[in-house]
Amino acid sequence: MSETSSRFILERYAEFLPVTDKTPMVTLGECGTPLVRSRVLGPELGLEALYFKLEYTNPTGSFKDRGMVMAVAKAIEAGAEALLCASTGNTSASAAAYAARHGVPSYVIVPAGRIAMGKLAQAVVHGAEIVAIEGSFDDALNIARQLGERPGIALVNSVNPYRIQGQKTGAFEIVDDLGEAPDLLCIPVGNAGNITAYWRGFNEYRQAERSTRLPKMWGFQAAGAAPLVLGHPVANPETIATAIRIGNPASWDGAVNARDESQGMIDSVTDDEILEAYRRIASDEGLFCEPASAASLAGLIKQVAAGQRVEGLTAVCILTGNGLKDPDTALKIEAVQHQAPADLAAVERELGWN
Ligand code: AN7
Repeated sequence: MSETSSRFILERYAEFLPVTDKTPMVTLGECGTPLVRSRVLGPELGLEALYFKLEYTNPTGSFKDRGMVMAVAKAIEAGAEALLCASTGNTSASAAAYAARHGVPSYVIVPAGRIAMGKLAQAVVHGAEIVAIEGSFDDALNIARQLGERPGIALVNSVNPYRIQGQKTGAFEIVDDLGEAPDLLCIPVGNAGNITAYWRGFNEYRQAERSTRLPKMWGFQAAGAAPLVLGHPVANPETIATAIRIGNPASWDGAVNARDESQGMIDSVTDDEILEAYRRIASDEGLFCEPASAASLAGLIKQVAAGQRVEGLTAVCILTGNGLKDPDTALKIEAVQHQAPADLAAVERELGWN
């Protein structure tokens, strides 16, 4: 296998994916994301090992590229002329990039004022046609599902089964890197496609005898947008983690199934817990993810504090999106900042180094 093919899931995992000789083999260099061992937080929590899977190193800065490369290839294979999605931001960034790569137009529907600046910038620069609606992501997805009925239009939200197929490869890579499935897989949950996909991936890999066991799936929603925890849809979801500000997840059954079959859990974390985890991942580990991604660690911290026994266990937290997408949240953290004239002595004085 060549170096480049390791960053192209349709080649690397072709035997597990619906790739045919008619599937356009177009890539932006997705997958092969690093699994980085925690320096501070793993030992602090008493885990045998804690790893972060840096899904934010995918080409558009989120895990969505794994599913999108597959969904878009299959859409083009089937003759689609344009791509369409609803999004809290990352799906639209990814869809817009793959549309550009394939040379087809893209249309994205987003909740007005509720998508992080970097993600909007991506949709803009890749030339997507953007409709900001006065409503939630759930409203946007409702509309997109209906528009997706039109001939020639491919809906590339995770209701498209090829998205789940592509995203399951994240689980394959974890097993490839660790040589076995971890004990715990901690993952943020919004529309619930990713937890569904990871569970499928771990199962398929065990079936193929690439691993001998399955992890417990620990999914975490934001407290103001936690329909799976409450057991009913949330009409007005609210959270600082706009990526997972979703009140009625499309893959509801997949998430519940992953939770129950793995004897895992889906719990909620408050915005304060998310922001604290977000800050610690950055300041203690040198990793910059977006707030929604930090829900994975926030949930793990919460569970350990509540008495869950994790001694001797290996856990993986999925860091789903890049911190640079949402600089507004980062800049709310208090930083030590000084102003000084362009003068050595003045800078030394400011720093207290003289
Ligand atoms: C960084 O882009 O739903 O549970 O429209 O961007 O599979 O939905 C994004 C979701 C976690 C939740 N982390 O994953 C969208 C969108 C980040 C995300 C999730 C999202 P799912």
